[in-house]
This record gives sequence, C-alpha cells and structure tokens, in this order.
Amino acid sequence: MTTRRLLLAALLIVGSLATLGAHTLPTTPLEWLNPRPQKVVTTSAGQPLLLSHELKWQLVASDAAAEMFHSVVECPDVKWTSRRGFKVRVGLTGDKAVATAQAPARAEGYLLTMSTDGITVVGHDTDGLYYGLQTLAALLRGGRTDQGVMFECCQIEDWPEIAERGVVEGFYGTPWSHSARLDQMDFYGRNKLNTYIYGPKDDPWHRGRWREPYPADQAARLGELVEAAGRNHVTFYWAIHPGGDIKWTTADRDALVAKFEQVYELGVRAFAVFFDDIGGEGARADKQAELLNFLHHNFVATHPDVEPLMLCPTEYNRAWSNDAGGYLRTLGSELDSNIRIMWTGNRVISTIDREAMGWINERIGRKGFVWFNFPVNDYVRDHLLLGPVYGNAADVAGEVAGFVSNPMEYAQASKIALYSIADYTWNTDTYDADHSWLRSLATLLPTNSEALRIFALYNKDMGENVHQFRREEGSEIEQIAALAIEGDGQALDALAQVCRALGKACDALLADTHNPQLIEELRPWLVQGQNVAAYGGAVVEWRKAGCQGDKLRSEVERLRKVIDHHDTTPELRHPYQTGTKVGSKVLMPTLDKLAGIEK
Ligand code: LOG
Repeated sequence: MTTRRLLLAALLIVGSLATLGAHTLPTTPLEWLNPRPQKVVTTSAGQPLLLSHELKWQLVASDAAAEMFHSVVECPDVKWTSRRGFKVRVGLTGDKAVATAQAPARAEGYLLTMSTDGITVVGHDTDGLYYGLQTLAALLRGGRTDQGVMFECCQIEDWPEIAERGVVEGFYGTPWSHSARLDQMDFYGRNKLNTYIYGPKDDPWHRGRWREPYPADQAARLGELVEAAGRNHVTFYWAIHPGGDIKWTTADRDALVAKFEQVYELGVRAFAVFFDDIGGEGARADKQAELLNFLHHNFVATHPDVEPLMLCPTEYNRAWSNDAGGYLRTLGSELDSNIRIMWTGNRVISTIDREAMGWINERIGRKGFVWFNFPVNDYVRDHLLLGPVYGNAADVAGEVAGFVSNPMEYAQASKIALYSIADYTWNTDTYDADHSWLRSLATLLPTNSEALRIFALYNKDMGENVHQFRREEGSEIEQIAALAIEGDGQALDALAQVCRALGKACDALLADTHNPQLIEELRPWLVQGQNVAAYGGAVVEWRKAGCQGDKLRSEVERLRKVIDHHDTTPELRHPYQTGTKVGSKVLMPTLDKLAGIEK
C-alpha cells in the first residue's frame, strides 16, 4: 500500500468514526421544540433567566382559556395568586386577557412571548391557542430546575404550512393496540399533528366484515379513542374498506350508512372510504363517485358537525394508474368538490414533490391528500425502518390538502419517523431531516439516545422490494468497508470498532427500562444486532490472522449460522414478521465478503 493510500485510510477511519459520534443535539429548550417554530426571536441574548419557585404566578384568562391552560401546561411547583403576580396571559386574538397582543392571522397560528414581565400566549383560533400552550408546556418542562424554571426571553410566531398533518393507520399486519393508540394521541397533541385516520387493514370491521356493527367492547374502545383524539385537538377519521365485495345495490349502500351511523354514535365526526388494493366491480370510478356523493348528501350534509369525506382511490399512485381508462378524471369530474382524494405519489412508496402533485391535482381537479407510505414496513417485514424522513420536497405545502404517514405496526418505533413528519408538515420549507432525526431519537429514548442512534444506523434501508423504494444506509462505513475488503489493516480495525459499537448499543437498549414497549418492538432486531456484531468481530479477527486458523474460521461460520437461525426461525419473531435483517445494505454484505461467504 502506498503512503498516500495509508494516509487516506487513516483519514477515512477517523472521519467516519467522528461521523458516528458527532452530532449536535440542541442545548436549550427553545432548540428542542418540535415541530420547529416558524419565527423565533430571542431577546435575552442566550442568557436564560430564572423564574424562581418563590415567585407567585397570576393567570389572566377567560374560564375557557384557563381550562385549556391547565389541561396542557403542568405547573407542579407553581404557586398561584389572583393579583399582582407574574402574569401569564392566555387567550385568543381580541380577548381582553391578552390586550392588544395578536397571533399571526393564520389557521392554527399562535404568538408566545416570554419575558421578565410575564408570559403571553395568543391563539388565532382555539387550535392555535392549544399549540401555543403546547409550546409553552415544552419550554417549561425543558427549563425545569431545582430552583425554578430557566427560560430565555423570546417571541415566537408560529403556524403550520400544511393544514392536515398526521397519521393513517393503514398498514397490513397486527393493528396497533388500544393503549398504543391512546399514547399516540398524546404524542400527536404534543407534536402538533392534528389528523389520525383509522384504517388498519386487519381490523375485520374496517374491511372483511365492514357491513357488521362493532361489537360492544370494540365500540367502547373506539369511543375512548375519539375522546382522546379530541383532547389532543386531533381529528379522528374512521375509514371503511368495502370495495372487496361491495355490490352497487341499495342494500349495501344502506349497510354502509348504518355502519357510519353506529360509528357516529360513538363520537366519530370524520369519515373516509378506502378502495385501495382491490379489483373488479368495486374498482369502478363512476360507482365509487356515486356512492361517495350519496354519502356526502345523505350523511355528511344531514349531520352538520361531520367533516367532508375522504376517499382513497383504487388508482392511488401514478404507476398504478391507467390514464387512458380515465379512472382519475372520472373521480375528478364527478366527485363533489368537498371530497378529498388520497394519493401516495408516483408509486405506492414514494416521496412527494411539486411535479408529482401537479400530475394528480390536474386530474382530480383538487389538491391531493398525501398518503405517505413511510415508515410502513408491511411489504418488507424483515426490516425495521428507523432512519430519517427525507426526500419530500420543501415547496409542496401549497399543493397538498393534507399529509399523513402510514406507520409500522410498531407504534413506539414508528414515532422516530412520526416526530419528523410533524416537523416536516408544520415547517415544510426549512425542515432538516437529519437534525430532526437526532432530536427524535433523543426525545423518544432520552436514557439511551446514542445507543438508539447507533442501532438505527443499521435499520434504515428496507432491502430490495417490489416498490423499488430504497433508503440510505451505511454510507458512513462504505469507504472503510471498501478498504477492509482490499485488506487494509486499519480499516479492518475500524470495522471491528463499528461492530463493537453496534453490539454495545444493542446490549444497552435491551437493558433499557425507560420505554419497555419500544424495546419489546425492537427485540428481535436488537438480538440480531448482537449477532451481527459478534460475527463482525470474528470475521475481522480471522482476516487479521491472514485467514489462518481452523478455530477462528469455525467461529466465523458458527456465528454466521446464528444470524441465519435468528433470521429464519419463526419462534424468534413477532407475528407477521418474515425475518430479521440488520445492516443489510452495507454492513452484512461487507462482513460476508470478508468472510468469503456468498449470500
Ligand atoms: C396499501 C397500504 C399498505 C401500503 C404499503 C395504500 C393506499 N394501500 O400496496 O395498506 O400499507 O401499500 O404496503 C398499500 O398504500 N398497498
């Protein structure tokens, strides 16, 4: 090896290890806010002030605003007074409580000012006030110390760029549990997501048995969920999926209305009809439009508190649409203009840009409502998708009616992406995928965020798949891998270090008790991460011994079999999981190549 090559190798190794460890997490509560606010002006020049525990606070607010304040902002250490205290003014623009302070005149907008004179939260509307209070709550949580609350004097003006932001529980596989969903609603409230569409493919009463009413126990849970959604300012859409066997008859139409009525009685005020993944009679555009228009006139219009309908079409992405057949244009011209139409982009799994939205919007005569198929992993169930949310354009906010993400059946692990979906959909034009990802990991698992980050580095790409959607994974070790394969000793050492870091991260996560549900979801992959790490260590040792030594070699082979066994043994997996892959894009192929094992 030439000196130049050696130098390069050394630099690469140092560089890539630095990348592995170098990341700048925020240091102040303001920087931790998610989603990132539109405008923040700080006026205490980075010098936080202390609101001591001794200080008495005085809430100036109407009864309704005060009630919202107390439901959102926990103030365990605050002593309240009704006069001459540190004033916290809360209200809508124009309310006496906030005097002349005004929120940005945009839906869901708010103004928050924090100074030594007091705190003011002004909403443009009640949602805006709610989000202003969520921001305040996050700042107070983040600033809590033994002496009181540390805070920076600041003024925040904030509003979302996309009107409807959230989640469509629309995957195949085990639907989220009731407790997972309740927990999601709180997560949405805190992260300013306002939309949840209930449409798990494997809820029988959503799809196969759509005509039948929910049994009492299921109905009660749905009711509880709707309530939790309401508390968190989340619109709860209930979706029905009748297209598999619907007959275009009055009987079936009435069955559908009767089901809507049942769900309405449970508190649902927003409805969707899904026609995805079907063929035959149910897939006819004219009949779908006729049914939806009927529902619009005879259900939505007769229940004044019900939101406009949402439709997921059969041709829900460009690759699957047959332009000559006219399906989309039929929906566009026949569907009542209030009805929203969902769209996954140029393919089933794809990111969104203006060109993609331009194509569909022109055909349907309205702005498409984006159904973003990430981090859903129901088409690649052997992979976890824990990487950053990147690739959606910064300039699409004006082209979409809404943007919801279809998650994994793993509710906690999906929060890694959903945190960033909240960030992107609120502040689309300045969204920073990598930074958002780091904040997300640290927020989800503050006790072990670095371990979670290292583990997630090897769980980003989904491998080859029918949808041809791929994600970056392992680019930080690509050059080390190439040099190691050429036999570079330092690169081999660096690779061993990478594997040790992965192994240690998995050990730490398996022992973590902060979020047991998350660890349970990750468990098969965490164990596989340990296996991969052990295999990597053995491979490097064997290579460094010049590929000599029967014992070293048999250890390599034994550990490779452990990985295979873990990957192929159903008892070691969750229901529906088809295998357990970790580091499948770069790390495992590199180790196999080094070991001379063909896979
Ligand atoms: C389904 C969805 C599934 C997703 C990813 C839509 C509109 N429908 O191919 O239920 O989770 O893709 O596999 C779909 O995306 N079908």
